[in-house]
Amino acid sequence: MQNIVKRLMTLVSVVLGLSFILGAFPTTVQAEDLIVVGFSQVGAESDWRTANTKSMQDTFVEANGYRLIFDDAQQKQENQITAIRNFIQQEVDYIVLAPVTETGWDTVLQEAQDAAIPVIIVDRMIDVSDDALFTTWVGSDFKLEGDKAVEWMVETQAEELKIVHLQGTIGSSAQIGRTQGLEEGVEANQGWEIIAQQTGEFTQAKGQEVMESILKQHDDIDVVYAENDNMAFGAIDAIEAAGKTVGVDGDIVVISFDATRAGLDATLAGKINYNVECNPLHGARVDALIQQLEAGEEVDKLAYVEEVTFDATTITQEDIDAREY
Ligand code: GYE
Repeated sequence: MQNIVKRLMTLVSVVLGLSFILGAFPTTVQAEDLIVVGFSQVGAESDWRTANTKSMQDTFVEANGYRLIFDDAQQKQENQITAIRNFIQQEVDYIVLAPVTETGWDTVLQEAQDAAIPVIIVDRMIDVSDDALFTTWVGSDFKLEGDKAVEWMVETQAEELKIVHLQGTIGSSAQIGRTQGLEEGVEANQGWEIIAQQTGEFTQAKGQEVMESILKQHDDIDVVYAENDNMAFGAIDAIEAAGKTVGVDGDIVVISFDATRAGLDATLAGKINYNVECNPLHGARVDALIQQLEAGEEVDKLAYVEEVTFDATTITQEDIDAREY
């Protein structure tokens, strides 16, 4: 009896073993051909970020020859550092990093370099002691975005302006560039004054909360300069709840960045006066860079994305419909 049981068990394990080998073999061969990308994403703080995540997830799929390991850091640098260490341990082929802030990357990127894993930075920039710690960067010129908004204010607004400045995540390139643009504008224009300057961390909830408290202290606001669409939405809600109006013909002019679909809808509706595009579709761009690197080609160290602007007085529904995100 015992013998039969033993034999049966051996048979079962042989069958199981065989089916495992047969089943695993083809996928193993395939998996080896895939380029493994570890992507450390900032978080899910805004519509821009959602569009960016989608662009990356749509691109790095098996059908395009990739396996994506995606990590959402919930706006915390320490989570990004942990994610990168995990990617190194898993021996990914490429590390793609959308950094929450510019500084603090030297140590972990040195670890990636020691493991000979190329690092591609997307969206925001990093500030490292040695630029050899990353292979290439693709993203926006955030200072230029700020300059565009300032130029529009000079051309369309009064010479005396009381400005509320809602900043993004402090220390992120998007905040640094857009803030620098505005601050230079204020220096150059005698009649402009920033009467409140606070971070809304790029989220709608924080944007609203911050705006509510600013409205309690100031009743002479001319312009809200919100460093992204979601904070602009929050600010608009707060302003309207306080019984004031926004946008074209409103009490308070709203300037925003990103020009996401919802942002452009609000621009067409005349609630956001001016929206500066920040393009999140980095998936195809990073894919192209990886293909160049795979082919042994040189890639540019920095690649800036071209971006446009939208004015509430000229934007059309066709402009919105023609957009990819
Ligand atoms: O403007 C904002 C997002 O880094 C460009 O991050 C990105 C910014 C974008 O949360 O909406």
